[in-house]
Amino acid sequence: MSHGFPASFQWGVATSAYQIEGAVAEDGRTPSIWDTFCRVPGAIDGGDNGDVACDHYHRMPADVALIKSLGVDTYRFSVSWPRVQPGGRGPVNPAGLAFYDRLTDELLGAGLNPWVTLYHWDLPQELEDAGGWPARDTAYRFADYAMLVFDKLSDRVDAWTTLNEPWCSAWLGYFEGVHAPGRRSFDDAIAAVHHLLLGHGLATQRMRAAATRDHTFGITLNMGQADPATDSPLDVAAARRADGMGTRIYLDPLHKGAYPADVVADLAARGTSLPIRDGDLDIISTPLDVLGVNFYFGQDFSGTSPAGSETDEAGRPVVREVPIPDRPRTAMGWPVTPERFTKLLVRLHRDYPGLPLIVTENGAAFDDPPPADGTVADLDRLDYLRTHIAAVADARAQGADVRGYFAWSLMDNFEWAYGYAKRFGIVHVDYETQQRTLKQSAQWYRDLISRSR
Ligand code: IFM
Repeated sequence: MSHGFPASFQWGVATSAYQIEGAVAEDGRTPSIWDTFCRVPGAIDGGDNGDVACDHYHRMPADVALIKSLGVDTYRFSVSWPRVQPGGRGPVNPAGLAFYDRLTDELLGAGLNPWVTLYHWDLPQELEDAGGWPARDTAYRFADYAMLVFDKLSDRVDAWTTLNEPWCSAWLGYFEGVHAPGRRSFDDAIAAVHHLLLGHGLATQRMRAAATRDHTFGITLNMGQADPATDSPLDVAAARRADGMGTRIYLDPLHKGAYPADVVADLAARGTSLPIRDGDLDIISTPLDVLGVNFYFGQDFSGTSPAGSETDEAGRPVVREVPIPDRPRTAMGWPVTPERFTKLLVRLHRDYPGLPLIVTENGAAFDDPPPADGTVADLDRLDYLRTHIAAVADARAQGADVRGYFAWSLMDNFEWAYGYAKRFGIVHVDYETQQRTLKQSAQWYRDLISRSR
């Protein structure tokens, strides 16, 4: 199966700093909100934390050799803000930045393209103490930090993603409280949305102004493709609301320079608003070269409660995710919906024209069998990757401008609130010995890439 992907199609694997690096107190790194959150009793399954994780900080050259063995073009990794700029403000920490300098050189030496994500959720704790993303100043701090990394690596790194999944930072971190920093305030989450986007825009403008060569600047959003469970007007309205808060509240200001009117009205009905100041939307809509798409599963929404009510206890319209019938589920409980992936990619191409797409994450956690005979027979994950890569091919055949696909994840790692219990890797990690073992999905992916060339 090569599906006719062109030779220019970028194949990759992805990780993030806190999920794999460990070494949380080395070379001057200070705590991030995740170091703090992991100490909150009950916050993380099994009481796990990222102190050691995959010990990538100490095993980086061997991990780069592992990536090379997969035959991918690109390695997407994130930079740890508190490693590079302890406390989130002030001068660079040369010892922390040196790690990413070495990683970049190691990748280039192995013939791999480095793809940098500047923020994958590890806000320096001091900035959270000063207000976190709901505070406007954090956007400016982020742009300063971005420039520290850009100044050092931009002579060798072409591809720059500002934020990974700002929905998770804002919604899970400040409203649902299940991710760091664990706040539960709707108003804080909405302020965080705007300041994350502002930080993205400020950083992109400054990096673009400083660029001395042809870089690719983008942002990565997680999108679930919200659909109505039925054709009923209530379900259609629920899906519109979910799509508004999950996708369009980010993409419209980024691409069209305005928040969607229906979302603004929904927020007003809830007594809140986005803290927009003059000029913000011009900054946020600084042109993007690429949109990173993270897709895991589609969602159906109903506008009624299980008891048939149209409003919740606070009198607000019901927006209730309901199971998509007859779907296998991953170990996360997420339904397997490759056709929704195609639908999302085609829709993004249609609604946000002229924006090249890269799948910066796609993958699945399953309860794999233990390693045997030098591999792991992770056939569920192999099937997930096979059907989702086919879904990308279908989207391309329908005109979507999808230029690459990065599997999440290179290796099993710290899955945030789920700790190490959920394994997304195409490479198995034995956390006792730190031994890496290629799963069958990795072997299949390697063969697919080689056939597609
Ligand atoms: O592990 C995460 C990653 O950090 C962000 N995107 C979703 C993945 C799976 O939950």
